[in-house]
Amino acid sequence: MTTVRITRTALTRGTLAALSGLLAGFAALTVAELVSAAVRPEASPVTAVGGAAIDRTPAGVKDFAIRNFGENDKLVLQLGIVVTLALFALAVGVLALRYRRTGSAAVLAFGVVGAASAVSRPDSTGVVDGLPSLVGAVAGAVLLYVLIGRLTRPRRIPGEEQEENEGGWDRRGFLIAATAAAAASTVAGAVGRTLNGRSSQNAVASREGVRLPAPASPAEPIPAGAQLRVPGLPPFTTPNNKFYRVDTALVVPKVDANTWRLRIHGKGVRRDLEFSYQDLLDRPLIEREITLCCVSNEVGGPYIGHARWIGVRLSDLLKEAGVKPPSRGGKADQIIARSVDGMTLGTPVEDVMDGRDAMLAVGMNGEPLPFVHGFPVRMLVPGLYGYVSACKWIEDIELTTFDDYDAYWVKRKWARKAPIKTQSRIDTPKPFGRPEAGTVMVAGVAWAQHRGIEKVEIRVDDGPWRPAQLAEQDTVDTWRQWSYPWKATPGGHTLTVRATDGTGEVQTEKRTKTVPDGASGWHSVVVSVD
Ligand SMILES: Nc1nc2c(c(=O)[nH]1)N[C@H]1C(S)=C(S)[C@@H](COP(=O)(O)O)O[C@H]1N2
Ligand SMILES: [Mo]
Repeated sequence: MTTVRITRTALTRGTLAALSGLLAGFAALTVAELVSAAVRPEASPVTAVGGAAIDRTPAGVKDFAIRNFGENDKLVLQLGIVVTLALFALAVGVLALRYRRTGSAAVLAFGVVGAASAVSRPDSTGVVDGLPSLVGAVAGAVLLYVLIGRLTRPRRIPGEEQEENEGGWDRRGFLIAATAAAAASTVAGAVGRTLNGRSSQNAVASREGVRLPAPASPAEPIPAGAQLRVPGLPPFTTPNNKFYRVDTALVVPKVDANTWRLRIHGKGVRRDLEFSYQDLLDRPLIEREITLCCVSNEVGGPYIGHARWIGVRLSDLLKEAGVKPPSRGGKADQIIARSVDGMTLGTPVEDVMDGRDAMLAVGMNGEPLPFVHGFPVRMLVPGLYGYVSACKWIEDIELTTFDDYDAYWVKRKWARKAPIKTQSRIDTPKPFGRPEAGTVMVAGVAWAQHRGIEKVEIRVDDGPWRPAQLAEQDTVDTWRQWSYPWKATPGGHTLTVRATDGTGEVQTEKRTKTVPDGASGWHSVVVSVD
């Protein structure tokens, strides 16, 4: 009888201790959220730890994450952090039942990790970024100490001897403290969230206030024949909400265009320049069709999109700053573009100044840049993968050399220079599709930005290469659609595509991984014809 009762009490206390750990963790995070509203939203612990984790992720793992979770990779990471923290919190609670001080110390240790992560982020504003984690951890540690106290201290009833029966602990006191803590934490978290949301409202308002001027140099209209009418092909122009997104930002930066500034400075700059958003809008704008793609795109992958961009010609700004390309004696061969979240991307000065339409874009498909695509201003260089050219939320352009500085991805094993490789993709039929025998329209896209696509060929099984019909080319900086009417016979077949770029070079068969400078090889699709 007694044994049973003790066991049950121990079990309940153990469970409540675990719950105390969870409550302490919850309090720590919500208090941190509240404090981060006073510091900056990005300094909240989950964001900071997540960001630091992304920074330390090896190239292979990052690729794995993009492959498996796609654009949900950040959500998966945040969930992972929260679940891990919850498990630790439960364990710390149980530990605290035996070692009350050690439990609280463990909560503080987590706070130190969070603070260190926040301070070490590239966009950190200094030691204040550690405050949310530290203050949160202190709140969590104190709460755990108090709650565990209720679980270990016998209840005192005034005027009576200490009660040793009924499990010997203060059940009522615990429940009151726990409920109060849960309520207070929820309020702290809600207030913190609201305040953090408010800081982005100026940015949202500034974006809504933008009227993009008509471009001084409009894009040629896309020829009607650039879009094939084959079901299963993506539209030539990717709608903004369908455009792929790849970046390291756990929280999308919300920049107020009214306070945004861009600085141009560094090696070979005769005079430093600074621009406001309005300064850029007041300049003659160019409008261009440019297809952007990611170095992490596998053969046949989805990380490519096409849009009509509007912006300022970057070489004009550089010339105004007195910059010369290396081929004309310029001292700097690399541009480091820095974003508000501390990302750095390195681009060859020569490419930006060789006459191509490298730009600081302010508009995408007729609207101001969406926040996820870099509002207020991003860089674009036709022909280069995004990670060496397409800096979103840009705020600083520094001229330097490839010898002197390695940008973010280069420090993580990616190549210093990365022109886009000639690629082609079969969009229809889909892999393992079951088309009917007869004429099947095989179709897809091919791209070799800034060189253009001259030819696309299709091979059925081990047969000869046959030319596909090319859609009209828009410009050399855009992708090109193609189609091939295939006389499909029943049975299993493998369709393979390869492209030839505008210089006459045939897309290589050699399969390479995405690291270090982009995947190569032919895209194949296996189908079974009924
Ligand atoms: N600030 C910032 N800019 C960035 C990145 C980033 O992580 N941070 N990622 C780059 C990469 S790898 C690519 S492929 C493109 C993707 O642009 P999108 O998300 O608008 O498609 O943005 C580039 N610009
Ligand atoms: Mo990328």
